Amino acid sequence: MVDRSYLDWPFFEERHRQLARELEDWARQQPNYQHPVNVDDACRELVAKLAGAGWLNYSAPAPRDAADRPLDVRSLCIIREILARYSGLADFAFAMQGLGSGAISLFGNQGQKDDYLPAVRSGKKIAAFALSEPEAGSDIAALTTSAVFSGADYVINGEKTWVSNGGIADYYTLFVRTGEAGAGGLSAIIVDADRPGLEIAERIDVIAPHPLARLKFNECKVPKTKLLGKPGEGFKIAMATLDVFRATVGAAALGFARRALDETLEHTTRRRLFGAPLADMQMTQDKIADMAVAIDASALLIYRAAWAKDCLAGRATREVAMAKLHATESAQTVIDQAVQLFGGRGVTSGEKVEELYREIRALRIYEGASEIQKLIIARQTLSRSLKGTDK
Ligand code: COS
Repeated sequence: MVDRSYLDWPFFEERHRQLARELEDWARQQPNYQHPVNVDDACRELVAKLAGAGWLNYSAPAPRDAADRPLDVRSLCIIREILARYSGLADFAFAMQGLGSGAISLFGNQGQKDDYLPAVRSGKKIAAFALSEPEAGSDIAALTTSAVFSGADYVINGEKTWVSNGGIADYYTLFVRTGEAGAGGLSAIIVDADRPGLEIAERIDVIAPHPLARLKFNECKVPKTKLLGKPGEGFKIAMATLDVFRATVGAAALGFARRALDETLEHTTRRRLFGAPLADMQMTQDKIADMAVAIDASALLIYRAAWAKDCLAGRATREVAMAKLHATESAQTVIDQAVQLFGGRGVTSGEKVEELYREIRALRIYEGASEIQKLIIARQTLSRSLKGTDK
């Protein structure tokens, strides 16, 4: 029985509770997609299934009216948490449709929204977000892929790497340099995957398999109508998009951690050691207590950040960074404790906790490594103290 009592916290509305119930029922019936024969095909299938069931309406929503916020972060977090609890690949497929279209939802003009968002919602287009470069992962202001305006087109040259959905995406939200050095010289542009001059240079294999690639751009021409916002707004577009999706990375980590605790409770109450269930041993209870506290603390930070993003004015950058940092770091510890309590089974291929152990690792790195989240939190905390405000 899944404990959903945290959905009674004041961060949520009835629509969130209903979403959680409906998604839980759906997710429970889906296959796990652990070790798929072909990860690209599995992702395509998952995107189609998520679209068919209506869950992608949350990653690229159609606003109900002009006052509607483009993305409801609490819904995105609930969905990632529940999907991750059942299948890392399902969570990945959902998350990338959102991250790859988020900048269009937040900053696109009506034509761009019409061209891409309905296709992302219906699963007809697979989306990707291409920010990192071989020499610029954390220091985004140093990226060098260039887009030079010529005639009616931008001409793009350079390289992107660690691009999730690279190789299967129908388009990339790409961050390029159009102006001076530093953060102020960046722009965001939509590049369709079939543009001449865009090449998948290399597919990258990782410990929790999902589509990932290095892209090369060689004199790749993209019409100027594909520019998101204004030239020079790229850094802010990237950061504002990450302010939404970093909280959801924390939510996915929370889903993995909850599953690790579920598995641990099941295992330690059945497994007998020295004539008694493993769960009766105080050292086991010590770990279970630590896991339970870590999970509740993550949930509080994540849903506080999501609520702040949805309901308060301003950026919520600090709350989001705290949520991602704590949830991903503590999920790693929770899962490690689960593996320890499983003993030899814990490191056996095919065991759920072994899968979780591989799944969690990248979340402490992508969309801003833990060290970057600490920088953000420290800067924000210092600037608040200098301004003499606690708000
Ligand atoms: N929302 C909107 N604007 C933001 C913002 C945010 N969350 N964060 C920063 N900005 C703005 C700043 O206000 C500043 O604007 P002004 O020049 O008008 O004041 C500008 O962007 C530059 O900000 P800052 O000086 O803080 O940038 P830095 O180069 O020092 O970089 C970090 C800040 C390190 C936090 C940033 O580069 C970062 O998040 N890096 C990690 C990137 C990442 O996630 N990589 C993984 C790739 S995605 S898988």
